[in-house]
Amino acid sequence: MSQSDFGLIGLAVMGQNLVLNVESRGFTVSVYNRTTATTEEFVSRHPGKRLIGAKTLEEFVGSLKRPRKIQIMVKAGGPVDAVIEQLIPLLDPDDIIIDGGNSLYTDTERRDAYLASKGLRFIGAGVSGGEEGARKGPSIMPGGPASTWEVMKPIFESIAAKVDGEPCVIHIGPGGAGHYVKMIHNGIEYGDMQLICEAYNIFKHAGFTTAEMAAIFNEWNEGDLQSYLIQITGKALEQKDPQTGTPVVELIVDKAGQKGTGQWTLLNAAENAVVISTINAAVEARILSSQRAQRLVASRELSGPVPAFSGDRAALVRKVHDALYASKIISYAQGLDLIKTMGEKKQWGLDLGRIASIWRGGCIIRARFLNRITDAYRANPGLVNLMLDPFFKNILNTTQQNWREVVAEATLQGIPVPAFSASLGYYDSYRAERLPANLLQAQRDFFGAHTYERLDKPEGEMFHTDWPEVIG
Ligand code: NBP
Repeated sequence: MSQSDFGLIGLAVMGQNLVLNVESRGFTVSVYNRTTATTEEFVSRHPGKRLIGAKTLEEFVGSLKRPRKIQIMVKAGGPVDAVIEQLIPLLDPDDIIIDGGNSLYTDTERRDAYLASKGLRFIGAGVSGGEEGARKGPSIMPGGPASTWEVMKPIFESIAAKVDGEPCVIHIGPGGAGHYVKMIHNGIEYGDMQLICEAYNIFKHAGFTTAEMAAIFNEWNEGDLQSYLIQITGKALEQKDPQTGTPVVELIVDKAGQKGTGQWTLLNAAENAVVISTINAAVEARILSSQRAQRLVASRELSGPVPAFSGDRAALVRKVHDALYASKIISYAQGLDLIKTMGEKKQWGLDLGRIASIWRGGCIIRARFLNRITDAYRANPGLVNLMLDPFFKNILNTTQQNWREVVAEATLQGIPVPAFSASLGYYDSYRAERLPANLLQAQRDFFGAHTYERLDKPEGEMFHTDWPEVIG
């Protein structure tokens, strides 16, 4: 008998928590997992809940009310295609498949067209917030036809996180727009995490204890930098290993993992000629960290200053705070620039202010300052770059002296600050009336006759110089 409002395939950590979330809002949910034992174990662990565990896909599909609403939460890539292929012969026209995994947006575009050709409806939805978000309320970024979104809206709005009574979900745009925005969200997350790690590294080299650093992050979480990532940083630094009493963070090997969304963001930025140097630095910092064996050799072979700090500790905390705040603004300015550029290219009709507003809750980058981003785009929907909004312009003005001092001091002391300095380099390049690209154009014209424009002639008029011949 068809009785479920919603079906979910893929009962790993995200799937299980999303099912419990949907069920808790009063919906009956059918579940299916490739490995049947997982389904049985999950359903038996939650007696009394409105759950229907299916052993086969036929049974699963048959248990759903029409039009069927089926969310796939399996590993991104081939498994999503495999599940879709198995579902197609079992579904009826207008049934809806939702891919809630971290799929590459181009895969989503391909699946959208393919399923439309089969008479089925498809939503590619980015879901952020990890395990806890999935259970208590994630930020959801759905892409697909507006009419399909309208069908899914009641369920999505009921399970999403709420901030000021507003659900952290909007219809992002058609096709792959939702998964695209989720990808950039993850890139921004990489940037935020790296910037926090650079602040921690400076404090560590300045001789702060782990407990002192925890206190700094806890305090920062009460101010402008309030965010989930700052909050968990404070908590992580407080955690002691029960066996040794050592802070757990200091026992963790300094090799960062990554699943790919940061690298996808970089590739997309390069394709669209958008500068995302802070996110770029964050991805590369993870790569360099993972080359630990090489670093251990190089730490003995390559020389540099030995960091030593003897200044005012409270002043250092204020300076690093400002460097982090300013760099974070740059990171968001770059990420939003990429979303804007791509949205215009694909004619997705993206609303940057509303996108920032659904990141205020549920997701990993949730932060107080996202309210300010929403305000900035509400005040000026055509804002060219976030840095030019009056509020952010003022923050960059007031923080930049400290920001410069942190980058300079860290550089002099040999402490790597790739994301702080990439952010500052972007700021200074973006605001430069004249860059040295005049010389670069001369070089290009010298070796390749690529021609150049002149300041004293109309734009678009091209010139070439007969440069002297160089021998050897
Ligand atoms: P995983 O990404 O670890 O995937 C495991 C699930 O995929 C299991 O249910 C597994 O079934 C199923 N599966 C695989 Br693998 N291959 C399959 C196939 N060929 N056919 C059918 N099912 C298959 O799970 P997750 O960590 O819950 O993440 C789910 C999605 O959500 C991913 O796209 C992930 O990137 C995304 N996401 C995860 C997080 C997070 O914090 N974990 C956050 C946000 C988004 P089995 O039990 O039979 O092996």
